[in-house]
Amino acid sequence: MRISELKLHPIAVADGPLRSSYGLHAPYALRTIVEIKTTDGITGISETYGGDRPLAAIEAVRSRVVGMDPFQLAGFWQYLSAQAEQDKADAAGGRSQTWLVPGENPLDQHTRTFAAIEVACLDAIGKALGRPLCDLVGGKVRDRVPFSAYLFYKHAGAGGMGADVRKDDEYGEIMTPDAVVRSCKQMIAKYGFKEVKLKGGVVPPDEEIAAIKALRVELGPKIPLRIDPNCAWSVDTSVRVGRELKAELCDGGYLEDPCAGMDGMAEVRRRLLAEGNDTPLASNVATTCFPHVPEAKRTDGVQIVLSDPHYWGGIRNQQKLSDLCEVLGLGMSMHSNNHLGVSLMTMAHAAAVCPALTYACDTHYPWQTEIDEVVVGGRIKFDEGSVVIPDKPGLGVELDYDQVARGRERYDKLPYRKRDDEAEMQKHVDPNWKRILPRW
Ligand code: GKR
Ligand code: MG
Repeated sequence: MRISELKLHPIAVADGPLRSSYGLHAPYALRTIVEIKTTDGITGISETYGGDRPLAAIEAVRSRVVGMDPFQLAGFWQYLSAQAEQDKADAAGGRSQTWLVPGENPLDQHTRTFAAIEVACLDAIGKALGRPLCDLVGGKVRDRVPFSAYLFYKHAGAGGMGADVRKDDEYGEIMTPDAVVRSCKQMIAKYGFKEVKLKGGVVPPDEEIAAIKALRVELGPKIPLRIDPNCAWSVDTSVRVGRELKAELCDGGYLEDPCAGMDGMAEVRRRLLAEGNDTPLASNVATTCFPHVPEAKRTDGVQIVLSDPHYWGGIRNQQKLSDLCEVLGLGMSMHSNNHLGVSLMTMAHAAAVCPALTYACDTHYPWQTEIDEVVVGGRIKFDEGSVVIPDKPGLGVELDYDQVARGRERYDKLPYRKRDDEAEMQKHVDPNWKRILPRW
């Protein structure tokens, strides 16, 4: 079996005005659907970051991919790893991951590209063999993958532009603790999630503390809570929030990227431990690649590593991360960005094959809608907050080509080709807004 064709489908997916310390989400999130065809007439698919850079990075390996045997992934990894030096050179002098949105860091360009191709190859192999993707890498350690209710502060509205502008979504404006609780109850009622994450770093810390406390009162101690301000707080503020939310976060939850950098995280950890507060710190900013993991252990700056097959380098690297976390005694969870069903199934298979991944994975899926889904049959269903690993070949989903064309049409009309939450904030909320770290 050889890869005879590589197709890239850039698409735009309507997204509501969600807030984070990065700023404001644009009316459309950008994604790329990757499709390979094999000489045996099989199609393999994956979903990855959108916009010009990710597209160009995959285009750059087209001649290596077309003609490749999809089973020969280690050689492709070796080939792409040789580009790591170039990635480092591209990153030199630029802003660190603290400042970049996920999917943008030049340092992990090659791992993102590898993941996009690896997942499509594994999907094709699974379809050729008639086996689910997870079976190709050792099989699943769980049949159902739990996801968390990922709450955001947001303005009223639901994304889309021009004739495609969407009416307000079911969540409306979410800027107060009461609205956070309301949106959480709505999301739990609809999807059955059993863990909750609040994207923080948006309103002053005391308001976010109040929101977490209100969630605990509403949901009780059986629902673990996590908050992620994406580095918006100083070390002092992080320690204060950790102290005030000890009861709420310690119990199966975590404090995610409260401040910037491994050293800052390590200081927060030391100071909380000195107070007898063992709230784990999680990260998808201080730990984004393998060399960061031993560093996380050595400094004790991160106790829970947030994996993500999209930028950690696909399914098999996700498994390597699980092994490493097990060896080092670290916890493992999963990060997300806006995505559709192909990514959701990738995340589900990736989580199903990682024994160390014991927390419910993040997902932005509830913020997207049926109208934009590109998989046949529409939105993937959650069962009591989990995605059940299907007994179907590969990822278990097929592309709906009309929907892909629809996403492409919207993409072609867009004036932007990269995510810029700061610019969106300035356009729609405050012309003087700047991302300041730490803000509080
Ligand atoms: O969607 O605004 C967002 C999130 O802030 C996202 O970009 C983060 O990467 O979900 C992510 C996180 O956990 O940091
Ligand atoms: Mg995070």
